[in-house]
Amino acid sequence: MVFTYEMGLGMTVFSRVGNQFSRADVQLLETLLIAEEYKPDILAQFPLLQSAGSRWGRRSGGWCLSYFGREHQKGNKNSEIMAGKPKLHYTKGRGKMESIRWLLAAAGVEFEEEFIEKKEDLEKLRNDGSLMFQQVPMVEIDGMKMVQSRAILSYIAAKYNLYGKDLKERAWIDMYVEGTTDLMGMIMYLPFQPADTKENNLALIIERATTRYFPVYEKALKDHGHDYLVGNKLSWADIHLLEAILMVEECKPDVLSAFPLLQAFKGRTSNIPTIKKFLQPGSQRKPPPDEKFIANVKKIFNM
Ligand SMILES: N[C@@H](CCC(=O)N[C@@H](CS)C(=O)NCC(=O)O)C(=O)O
Repeated sequence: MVFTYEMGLGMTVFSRVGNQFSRADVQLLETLLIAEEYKPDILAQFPLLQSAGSRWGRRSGGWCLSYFGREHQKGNKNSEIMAGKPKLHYTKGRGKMESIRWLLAAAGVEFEEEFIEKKEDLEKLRNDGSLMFQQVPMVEIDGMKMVQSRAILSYIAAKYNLYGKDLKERAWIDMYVEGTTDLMGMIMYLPFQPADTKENNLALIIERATTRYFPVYEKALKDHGHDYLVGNKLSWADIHLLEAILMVEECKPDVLSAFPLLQAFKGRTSNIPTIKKFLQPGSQRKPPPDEKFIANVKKIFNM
């Protein structure tokens, strides 16, 4: 992983992150210092990362992280103009890609999918240098090979005007989205947990949904009396919440019984034409994982 950042600093083209000090740099420095606390010589093979700290002061010497590569950089001008459909690389299941599928579908954006069906498919992407951190989801969009689900989602939300009108709306959307992400994360990892803990974990999910998460969204809708969570307009937060509601209902169909505004919200948002289409059979929405699928995922990712 450290290698990835070393490569970023070695690049001479900085148009993506900009040759300017950013949050990515602050977080990288913090990570390097923590790693050094565990292993003081961890940067021995990474000269650019070693000198990055001193460059920080100047805020100009290429303190930049970019993985889009020179070839991609060259292609950028054209790819912005000729941008085709985004191409999603992941397994044929929900996992960390499903929210990306939801967001694109809700935004009315058509997308293609290339499925990772076996270990070799993942290895190929890694060997091609397509995966910044050797992980998927990866989405080819606007000439970039984007990884990190959160970064991909923010990009899509901003691009398709689903990310609020100002910084404060964006902050609210981020908070709501992080809440639903935490809730959906609990459900996502359920099939990977030992059989004897599943029942307890399922009970915990329902408890968290009904006492920690859903009350927040119910109250938000009640307090401002609008149809949507933020800014009286459909945003990423709403799309994410609907996805989470449907996931929790798969665990417990009457989970919304004490949440009348969320019930109405579900009805309203499910009827937005793009979302309605995505909810119909035959769409690119993926079903909950079955045992066979989980076994294959474990093989692909060495779990
Ligand atoms: N923070 C990353 C995590 C991605 C992740 O954990 N991906 C898994 C598949 S869902 C993976 O590629 N695992 C292989 C590995 O970590 O080597 C994100 O949100 O995209």
